[in-house]
Amino acid sequence: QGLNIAVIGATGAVGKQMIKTLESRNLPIKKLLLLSSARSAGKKITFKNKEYVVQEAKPESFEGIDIALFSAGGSVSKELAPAAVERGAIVIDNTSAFRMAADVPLVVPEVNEQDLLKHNGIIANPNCSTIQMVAALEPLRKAYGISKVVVSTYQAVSGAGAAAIAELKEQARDLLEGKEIEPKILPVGSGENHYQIAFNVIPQIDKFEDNGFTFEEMKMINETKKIMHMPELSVGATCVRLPVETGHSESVYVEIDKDGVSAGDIKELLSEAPGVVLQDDPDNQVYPMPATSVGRNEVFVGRIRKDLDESKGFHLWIVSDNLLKGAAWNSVQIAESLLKLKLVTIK
Ligand code: 11C
Repeated sequence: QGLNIAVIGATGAVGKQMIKTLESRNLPIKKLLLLSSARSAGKKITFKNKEYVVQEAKPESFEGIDIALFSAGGSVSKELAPAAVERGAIVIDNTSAFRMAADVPLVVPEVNEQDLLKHNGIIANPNCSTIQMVAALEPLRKAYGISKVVVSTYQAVSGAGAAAIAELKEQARDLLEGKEIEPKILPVGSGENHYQIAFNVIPQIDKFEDNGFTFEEMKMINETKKIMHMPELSVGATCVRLPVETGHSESVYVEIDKDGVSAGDIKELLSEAPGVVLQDDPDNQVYPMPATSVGRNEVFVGRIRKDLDESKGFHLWIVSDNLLKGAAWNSVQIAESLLKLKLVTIK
């Protein structure tokens, strides 16, 4: 007895974390199917001491699958997610392909788990930088209401995939050895220009839109409003890539609706919030950092300060493992929520 689960994109940076996350949780799994592009098919992956051969993802692959975890890029999701749904699977899609579709719930379980009740086969997992921010902001919205969010991100290269991780390491090594480098991946693989990421900072994640914001920034803006059910929320974002392997950081300014709230009140609220760990002790230099957050499922919050001019304004520093809460763990958590809400049945 158990669920038949497929992982699509099993050999990618997120896919590997999905498999590890499934291994560490108690979802009852009857059959695990590891799928990829034709290029990666044939690779071997061990899951719970058993070796699995990765197979090429095709529409027929989804016969008998209960839950399909997609993380192989938007074009693969667009092509194969409907085929999976037609065959009775519930798709949890980690790409941006369906996130803004009106009939697709965009879910962070700590924030809007109940949106799963309205799914039509496809459930979208939000962008990593959005997930960690809304997980930390939701307790403030619930307690006080929020009206404005301004975020600057400090994002790790693993958000851009395994090739970007390799590029950072290779560049760092080459530069330290005094060698020439030839950037090929970042900021955008398919873009015209590529820039040094080792010992540098790139203020571009994904392509530019006509309004001057990047697609990553627009994801943070639009997804936040959708997940929090607040189309009227004012959100501004600047997304920046750093030479960090894993763990996105964010400096967030938020305005709440209530007067008379102190930084201490916010700290108390966040210390009890689901999925959030408060790391805020400036006297002892305690605050979240990517290096101490990597490998963890939670969202870490610290550096909480009240703005010096705006009585309803607060500053927060939010860090999380972009491959876990930002991707693999949030997806598996959605699968666990489906089970909890009896939206999937164990046969
Ligand atoms: C990055 N946030 O760090 C992106 C990666 O829409 O799921 C996640 C892309 C997405 O580059």
